[in-house]
Parts: sequence; structure tokens; C-alpha cells
Amino acid sequence: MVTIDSIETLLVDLPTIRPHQLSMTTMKGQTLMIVRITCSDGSVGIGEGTTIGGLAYGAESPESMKLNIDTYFTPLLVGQNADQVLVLMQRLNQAIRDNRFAKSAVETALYDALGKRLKLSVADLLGGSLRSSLPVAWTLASGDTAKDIDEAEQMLATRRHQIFKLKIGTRSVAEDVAHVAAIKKALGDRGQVRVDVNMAWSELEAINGVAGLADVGCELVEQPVACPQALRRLTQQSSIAIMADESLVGPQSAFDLAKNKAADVFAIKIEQSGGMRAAQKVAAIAEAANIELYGGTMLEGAIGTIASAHAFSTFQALEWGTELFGPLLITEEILETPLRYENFELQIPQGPGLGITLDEERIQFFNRAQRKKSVS
Ligand code: MUC
Ligand code: MG
Repeated sequence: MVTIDSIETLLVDLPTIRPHQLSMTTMKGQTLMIVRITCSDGSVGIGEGTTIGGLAYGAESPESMKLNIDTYFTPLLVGQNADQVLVLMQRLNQAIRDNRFAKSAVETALYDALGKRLKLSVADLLGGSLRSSLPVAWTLASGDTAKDIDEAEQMLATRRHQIFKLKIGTRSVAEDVAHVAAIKKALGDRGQVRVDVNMAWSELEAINGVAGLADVGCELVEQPVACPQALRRLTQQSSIAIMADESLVGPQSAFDLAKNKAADVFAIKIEQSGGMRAAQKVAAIAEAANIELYGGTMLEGAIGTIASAHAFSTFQALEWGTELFGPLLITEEILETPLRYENFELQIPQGPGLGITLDEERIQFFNRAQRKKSVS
């Protein structure tokens, strides 16, 4: 029997290519919480947890994930049969409430190690991939309309992205609509334009905002309001698609939203769902309820992005593509072989497990614990 020998966690702090402005915070860097699980046969699996702006987005932070995995998850896992991922996750779920992001990171590492042992990809372990590449949107969030247009033009010219998600919600509704109108006018039919309000609007603001956005050619509005009932009312009256993101926190919430038809589209994220398997359950609920799908991101680095890609590759439909651009927002390459983004798509690595290998020197260089040692 192959058992779990040890679990290591580390925090890797990386700069972003430019400030990334969301309605709740502006990110200047990203912290990857990396978990590494070593098994008795020598196989090693990696997983990743990220948040957006520390605790600005939700109840978990990279630091809390590290502490909770070290203190509470590890004793439940060490010595257990490493092949039985469902049993291991059930063991965690019985003993530990919530902590969906940390669970997602650990589940990724367990499947990565299992895939390496069996010489199967993570997508194979999840039932098999239905696609080898995924369309990837880019988020325009510099905070400046002219800069955003330049950035979009660059993405179109290099054939990296043709779907653009604009982060709005910090300015007035009228200013936001004007910002979106200017970008859509500049791009015309060459680029699809969507927005993410990250819950910043009241219901009344959203009624006006969504109507204004529809008029200027925006095709989708992500999480305009926090309240699920308001989201449902907007979905019922909007002429363009309304997408749930923050309201979607795993299968139970997916069922509640689907039951009330509170969104046209679900932005599924593996971390918010509680892992890749839970993300598949959310997708199944959406499919049964005729809700369309979009593959979301918590701005993960390469590990979380590729774990998401394996999970999304198993979805029957992915009508709105994905936004798996996280590694491109970070200045540093942390893989031995960089990911391939070409022709507006991300190629899903084909090797066993996640199919990626970390550049250990780079990881150690940016490891917060090593940096602290070299300063003191
Ligand atoms: C979110 O709310 O969707 C996804 C893209 C991005 O820029 O931020 C994230 C989070
Ligand atoms: Mg969002």
C-alpha cells in the first residue's frame, strides 16, 4: 500500500505585471500557497491555494491555508492510503469545516501524486478530458481606459486573448458604463467585452448599470450584486447574461441558485467550489438546470491554473470559455517548461498528474521563509 509520508507547505510571493484593480482591492502581487505531498513510493504531488488581496475576497488567506494544513490537515492524512483520494477528502470534510481553498490545494496534490503513480493525467482521474485546450479571457483592470485599450490591442495583435473582462465597480455607474463603452467602441467586433462588478452595486444601481452596459455592447455582467435574490431578479429582467461568481461556493449554493434560476451563467472556480471534484458537481447541477458555464480563476499561479484546466476539460459544455490567465499576470516563470498560451487558448499539459514540473530554484528564491532567513 502506498501511504502519505509527509506534507510540506510554503508561501511564494510574486509580483504582478501591473497593479490589478478590482472593486474590493488593488493587487500588486500574488501569494501562492504551495502544498507538496510526498508518498511512501517516492511519488510527489503538488497543489496550490491563492486568494485575492489577502482576506479582501473571502475568509481564507494564503497564511491561514498554510497554518491550517500544517496544524489540522496533515495529522489526518499522514500514514493513510494515498490512492484513496475520496476517502482522504471525506476524512478531511468530516473533521474540518469550510476551508474550501485549502481543501482544493490538498486535493490537487493528492490527484497529482496519484496520476504520477498511475501514469494518468489528473483529467483522466476525473473521468477523462473532452478538450485539449481552453479559450482564455484576459482581464483589463489597470484602472485607466486608455491603458486598457492599449493592453487589449496588444492581446489581439499577439493572438493571446480576444475575450476581455473589465473590472468595474470602483467608480460611479455612469463612469463605469462610459469606460466600458469606450473600450467596446475601440475593439468593435474584434473583441468580446464582459464586466465583473465583484458585488459593488446595489440592486438599483445594477438595474441601471446592466441596462446601460447592454446598450454599449457588453455581453455579460458578472456578480453585479451580493444578494442572491437581487441576482435572481436581475437575471429575470436583463437582456444580457448575468453570471454568478462570489455567490457560488460549492454544490449546495449551486443547487440553491439553480433552483431559483438566479443566474444565466456560473463562473466555476475549483477553490471556491472546494476542489476539482466539487467543481464537477457544480457543473453537473448547472447542466441539469440549463445554466451555462464559464471556467473562473482565483488568479492562481501555474499549479492552480492547470488543476482548474484539467477539471474544466471534463465539463460537457463550457459556453463562455475560461479566464485561466493567472500565470500571465505574474512576472515570474515558476515552471521548468512554461505553459503554452497560443491562438487565444491555453494548451492543457499532457503528462501524468498535472503534467507540469516546478522550477525548484525559482520557487526557493521566492519562498517567503527563505527570504526571511536571508534578510535576518
Ligand atoms: C473574480 O472575481 O472573478 C478573476 C479574474 C480577475 O481579474 O479577478 C478574478 C476574480
Ligand atoms: Mg468574479
